[in-house]
Amino acid sequence: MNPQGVSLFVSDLHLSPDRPETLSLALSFLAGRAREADRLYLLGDIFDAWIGDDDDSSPNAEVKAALAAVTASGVRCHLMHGNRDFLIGRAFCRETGCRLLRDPTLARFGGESTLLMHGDLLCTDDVAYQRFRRRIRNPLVQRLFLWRSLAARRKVAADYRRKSGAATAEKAPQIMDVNQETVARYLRRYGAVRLIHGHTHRPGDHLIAIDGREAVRSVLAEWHPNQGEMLVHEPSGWHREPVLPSQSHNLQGRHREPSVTGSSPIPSATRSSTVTKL
Ligand SMILES: [Mn+2]
Repeated sequence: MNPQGVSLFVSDLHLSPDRPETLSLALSFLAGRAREADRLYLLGDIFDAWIGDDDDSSPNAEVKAALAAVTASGVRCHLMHGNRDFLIGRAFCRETGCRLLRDPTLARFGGESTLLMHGDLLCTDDVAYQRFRRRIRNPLVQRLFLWRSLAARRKVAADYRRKSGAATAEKAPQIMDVNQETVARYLRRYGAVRLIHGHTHRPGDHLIAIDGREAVRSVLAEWHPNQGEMLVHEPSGWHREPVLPSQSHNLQGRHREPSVTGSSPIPSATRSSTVTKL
């Protein structure tokens, strides 16, 4: 893959019926700023839960329609599974025009080999989670789950959310972050000088020295009710851009293009400040 033009990267919107403000921010983004791009990369956990492509309850149907409109406008949409919406399947892609990306996927932006990931594969200090991940990503386990009724799947998902919330609250914060050795291993294996991922909800741009050359790890931000964020690649380079609700949105009751105020540039792999040596 060697994309040209403007590419936008977002992850961790965690859209759900409980987050109407974040949903309206996302719909405004998809109706506005996203349409100015050539490519949109959705790097996982766009939905807080996904129990099958046949579940058209809110906000699934609205978001699918919005994504279909984005692809119909000529933007290429690429979607990667997160740890919460990994059951997004072929029907979703058919309905929205999104293409599913494997985790990890290697692409080139501005001539740089860039590795795209959701991020959970990098959190190898969380041994219990990695074991759980291997189990639930088993295709047979997934097929057995999808064969059950929607009502039964909803119940399983609700039980899982309760248990996962309790388990996460008990884990030490460093266990929930990426393991630096694992990051280096992926960058080496793919020969990448840039890694873009979400999942950890710790947005930032980290310079890493690997075998004498520098790489950048850009972590995407989690979206909140009043602010989202995207990473942007243009021919001139990389920057971050906030996604903000438009002020007149609530008064007019329709989706408008979100206003954009300010953006922050990202270090290039050749400019160094604080560098982690690996
Ligand atoms: Mn995640």
